[in-house]
Amino acid sequence: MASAKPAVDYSIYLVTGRDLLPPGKDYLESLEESLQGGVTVVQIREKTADTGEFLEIARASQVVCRKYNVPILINDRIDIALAIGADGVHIGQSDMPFSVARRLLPASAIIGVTCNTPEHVAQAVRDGADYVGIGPAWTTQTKKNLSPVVGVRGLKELLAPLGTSGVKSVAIGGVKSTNALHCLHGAVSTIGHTLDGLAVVSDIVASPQPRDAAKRLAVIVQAFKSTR
Ligand code: TZP
Ligand code: MG
Repeated sequence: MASAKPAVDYSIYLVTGRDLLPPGKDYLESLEESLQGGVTVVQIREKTADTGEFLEIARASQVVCRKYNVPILINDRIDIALAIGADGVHIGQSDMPFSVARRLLPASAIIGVTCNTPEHVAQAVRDGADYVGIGPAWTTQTKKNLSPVVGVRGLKELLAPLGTSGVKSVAIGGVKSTNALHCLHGAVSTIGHTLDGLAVVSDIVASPQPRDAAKRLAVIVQAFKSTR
């Protein structure tokens, strides 16, 4: 792992989903194109790969991400993150407990947590998470066993426990360029706290032109941020 915590731009947070690639589209080619379009952070999410395959995919993805100076996070698997020297991990509510992940990983590692309730967010803040992935904003076919959809109003409620903690946030679940602005404008907490970015799988990965798909999202997030 790198020695200092990398400054992460959460604006366009790509979560990988190889099974959603259009027929004939190469995974690494799609990843690279999405980085060219403006993806700012990548989470490698592999739900069906065995350990060896996950490791290979993570390594190959890291080579591409490094080319664009974009941090790479590993979903669920602390061992894979350690093995490749990833920038960090993303853990869900039923994965490795935060305190254990923190102890296993170097101090420089980013740790993000999936949060579906304000209680989850409050706990992530107490734990010292770097960021929270909040949602699901909308329904999606991409994730099995999806938690109840919170909607944009729910995102706003999930932002509240962040207070002035400085913990960053991204919305996830059905986020697309068509609803991104609504998502960003709708999810503003009562103290004026906004999302730091949008996490997407299918809007980028399922696109035959991931560069354009990422660019569309990047333009929206940048425009929103420039008004705050
Ligand atoms: N966690 C909550 S929803 C989701 C994950 C990993 C999948 C989001 O995928 P999509 O295709 O952007 O709706
Ligand atoms: Mg998980």
